[in-house]
Amino acid sequence: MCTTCGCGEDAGPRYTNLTAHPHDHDGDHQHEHDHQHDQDHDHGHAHEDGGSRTVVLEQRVLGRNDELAARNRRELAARRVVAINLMSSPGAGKTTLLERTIRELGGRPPISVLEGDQETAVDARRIRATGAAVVQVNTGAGCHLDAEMLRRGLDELDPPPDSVLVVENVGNLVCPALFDLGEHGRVVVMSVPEGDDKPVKYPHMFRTADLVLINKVDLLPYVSFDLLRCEEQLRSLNPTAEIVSLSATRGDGLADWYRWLTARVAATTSVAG
Ligand SMILES: Nc1nc2c(ncn2[C@@H]2O[C@H](COP(=O)(O)OP(=O)(O)OP(=O)(O)O)[C@@H](O)[C@H]2O)c(=O)[nH]1
Ligand SMILES: [Mg+2]
Repeated sequence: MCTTCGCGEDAGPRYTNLTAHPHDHDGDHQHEHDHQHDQDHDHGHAHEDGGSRTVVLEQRVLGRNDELAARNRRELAARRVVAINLMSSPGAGKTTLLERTIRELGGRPPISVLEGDQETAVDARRIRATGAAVVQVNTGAGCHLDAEMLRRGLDELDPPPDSVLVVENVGNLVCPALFDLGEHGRVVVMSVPEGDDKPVKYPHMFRTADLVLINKVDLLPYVSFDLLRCEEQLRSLNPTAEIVSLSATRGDGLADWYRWLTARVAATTSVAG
């Protein structure tokens, strides 16, 4: 957990809803309003006392997060919404993949997006340009999204039944791995220019993944990246995760990603009844 990075020590997350609500009758009225979030973010950083208090606070934070995640899971099931947690290091291609996915799937299923970044609504604007509903959450100093943020995003987005909510987590291969959001699928994107050693260096993230996407394979001729070794290391860390190599810009592997997403939606909704 992020006991050394200062995560969460600012005033708390801010939400910007870029979605056109059904009650906005003038057609193109989009509202872009910020909400200061007043959650009690009990996020401990007590380094000075030898670490024991830090551990207790971390356990309390994660325990509370797990309770909220379980509540989110029930709420998502009641709404018949499938949530996918999309995680990667900064710049691996999450938003590029989402833009293309939303456009190519053309509303089948409908996709709404909760965008997480420390600052700006840059990614939310990119998603809005695709026509999808989107809420941006800015975490300030925070380096991950948590279950409370998903709950709040769900309220803001109010996605329709039988739709998908994709959560683009804050770019970070460390802390997002520890926070269950109540999602039905954890997708980790890594990309070729980052190097093939990322799974062994950041094993927690890759161990919790249901699907690993190796993006930017169009760059393989230009960088040193051993795809086979990377896949082997991924399999030894996490034998059950599926692995798909793709290029979000050139289009390689996208059909396999769409197949995984569609299957995950079908499996989740059939369990929910
Ligand atoms: N060559 C190549 N570039 C890509 C590919 N996918 C994304 N990019 C580029 O990588 C850069 C980062 O892409 P984003 O989609 O913004 O990455 P991100 O993971 O959303 O980044 P953060 O939200 O900042 O963490 C952009 O310049 C994209 O055009 C790909 O498949 N191939
Ligand atoms: Mg992004």
